[in-house]
Amino acid sequence: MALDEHNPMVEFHQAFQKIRDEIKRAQSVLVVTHKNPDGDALGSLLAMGYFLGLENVAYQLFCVSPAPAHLRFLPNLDAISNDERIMTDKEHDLIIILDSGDLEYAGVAEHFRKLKGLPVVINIDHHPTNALYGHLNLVNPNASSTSEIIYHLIDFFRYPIAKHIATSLLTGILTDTGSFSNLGTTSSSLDVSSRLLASGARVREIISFTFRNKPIPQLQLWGRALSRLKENDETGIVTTVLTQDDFRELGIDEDSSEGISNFLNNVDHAKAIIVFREKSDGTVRASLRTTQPNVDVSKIAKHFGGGGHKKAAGFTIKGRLEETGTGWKVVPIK
Ligand SMILES: [Mn+2]
Repeated sequence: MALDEHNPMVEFHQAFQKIRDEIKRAQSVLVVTHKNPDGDALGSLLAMGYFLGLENVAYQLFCVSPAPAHLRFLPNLDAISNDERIMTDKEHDLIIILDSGDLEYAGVAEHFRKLKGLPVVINIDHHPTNALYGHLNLVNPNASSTSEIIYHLIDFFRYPIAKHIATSLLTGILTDTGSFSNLGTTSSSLDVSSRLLASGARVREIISFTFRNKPIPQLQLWGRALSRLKENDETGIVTTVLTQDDFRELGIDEDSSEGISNFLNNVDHAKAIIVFREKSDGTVRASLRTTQPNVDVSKIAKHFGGGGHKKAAGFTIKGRLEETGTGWKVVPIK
C-alpha cells in the first residue's frame, strides 16, 4: 500500500524502519506473546514469525502457556513453543514482545532477571497502560489489536499476506474487537479486515471457533455466573463470581470462563460489569467491562494494580471467594 495520510499508522512508519533495522542486525530473534494467550496474542505472534521468515532471520516463537481449545484451529500453531528452556538454551540478541503491557504479563519477567547481557527488546502493543519497557516501543492505543499493527508492518515493506497469515491476523482483530462491536471497531480496523478477507482469511471458521462453538459445560458455567448477577444500587456496577468449586463440579478448566465478561457486557443500564474468578493459584482475577462512554474501567483496574483499556480491563488480587449473607467477598487464604 502506498503511504496514505488517512492511515493512522503513518506516524509509526519510522518505527517500522527501526524495527526492520534491528531485525537485519540480529542473529537470532525470540518472539514472545502474553501468557494465557487470546486470539490477538497468537494471531500477532504467528504473523510476526511469518515476517521474520520473509526477512530471512532465525527466530523462535514462544508463549509460556499453550493455546486454549477455541484457538487451536489457527494454522501453524506447532511453530509456537511453550517450553521455557528455549529462552535459555539459545542466546537471542533480539527479543520482540507482543500484545503485553509489561514483562510480567508477557511471562518473561523471571527470565529477564536472570539474563546477563540484555538483548535488544522491541515492544509492540496496543494497550494504553503499556509500561514502555522496550528499547523500542511501538505502542498504538488507537489500533484495535496488535494484529492490526503487525498487518501494517508487513504491508509497509510490501510483502504479500499469505492466506494462513490473513486468518491469523483477522482472528486477532475479530477477537479484540468482540466481532466488531467495541471501541476498536474503527474504519481502520475494518479496512484492514477487508484486505485480510481479500487475502483469503477464513472468516466463518474464525467466528465459529472463537464466538459460536461452546461446549455444554461451558454454557452451564455461564449459567452459574448469570444466576449470581448482582447490581450495586450505589455504584451501578454489576458483579458476578465463578469459584474453583464451579470449575471442579463442571469438570472444566478455569480458562474456559474467558468469554463470560464480554458476553455480560450487554447488561442493560449497567455502569460497568465485573466478573470475579477464583484461580487455582490462590488469587482472584477480576475482569471489568463497560459500554458507557464516560466510564474508564482501566482506572479502576489500575487502582488495584492491574491495567487494560478504557472499556476492558482487569486486575488480580490474592485470596479466595467466600459467600456471605448479602453476596460474595474476597478473603485472605490462611
Ligand atoms: Mn490485544
